[in-house]
Amino acid sequence: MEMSFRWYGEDDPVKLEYIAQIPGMKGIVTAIYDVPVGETWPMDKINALKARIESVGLKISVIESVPVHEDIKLGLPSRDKYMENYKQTIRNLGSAGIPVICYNFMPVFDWTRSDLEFELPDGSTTLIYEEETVQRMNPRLGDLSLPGWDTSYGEGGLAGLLEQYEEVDEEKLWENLGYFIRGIMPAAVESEVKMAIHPDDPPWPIFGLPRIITNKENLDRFLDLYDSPYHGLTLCSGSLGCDPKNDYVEMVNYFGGVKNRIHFAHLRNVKITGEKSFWESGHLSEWGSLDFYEIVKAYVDYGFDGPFRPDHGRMIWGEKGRAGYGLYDRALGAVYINGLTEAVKKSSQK
Ligand code: DNO
Repeated sequence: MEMSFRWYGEDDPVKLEYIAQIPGMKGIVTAIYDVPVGETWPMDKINALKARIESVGLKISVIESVPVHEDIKLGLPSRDKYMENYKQTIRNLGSAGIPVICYNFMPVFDWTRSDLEFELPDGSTTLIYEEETVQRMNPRLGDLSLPGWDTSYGEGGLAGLLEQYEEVDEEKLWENLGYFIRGIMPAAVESEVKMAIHPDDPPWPIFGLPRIITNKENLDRFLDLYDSPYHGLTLCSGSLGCDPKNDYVEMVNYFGGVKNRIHFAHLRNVKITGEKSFWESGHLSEWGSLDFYEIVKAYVDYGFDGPFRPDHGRMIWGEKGRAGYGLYDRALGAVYINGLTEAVKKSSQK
């Protein structure tokens, strides 16, 4: 398992130099943030980013994300042009030696929470999702905006975009996803870049928009869209794990051990607090609904050698920063996973 850490570039309050000091750190997960969605990422920006990361002794483990233009998800005629650009971005990243690209296919909104600063009893704050609150939110009124969302909604603005999605149900979204995958995968294969789709977060429809990358059956259906080892998954424990019907450990065994299609892992814990409701609890098993020992064991046992990152942390010790992406709690997650990994490896050698 290759330990990596998400870094949002020079504007990130977490310094790259500090990330390099975390025990066991090998790589960085990042992106180019100033190229508009749908345009090709230029070589000079890719090379500059790579050189900056190598200057602290790390490498780029994964690009997360190359965002998919809404016209592709909507299946509009203009999608072909955006897909050509996407393919060229894959080729450019491949020629710079980037091994993995993470992306998602969630209509309009990326990961969604009802509160980004929910205070836990110990005074730390965390991200939570409560279905009741989300039901009352109306994104059309500008009720919420989350870091990481692409808010360049195009000509008709958000309301116009949501209206366009009225024509897109789950099956239509599958069709559009299939068209995208069949279009881009040859470029990924030829560039030797592994494509790793991120599950929908949370894994159920929100604001009346369809979500399809949500459970084992659908992940399997997704893999069937294209027959290549480069076509794979970002297996995110927090996204899949907030639906109690999803057995994350079983998914690691199946999508990793049996199918060998896990190209990237996101590891965080969630505490399920009710129907479609959860807190991001910090990584420790006893704090959440997921058993981190069993998760790490499943990865180690099947010999996962790809990148993973300790995902989202709480805000602790007075830190201020990007919701979910402070330094301290994610670094605690990193050392916890280091400890579990060493223990699992050594006990299985006996
Ligand atoms: C949230 C992240 C997501 C993820 C994208 C991948 O913290 O896990 O924003 O990066 O969905 O495309």
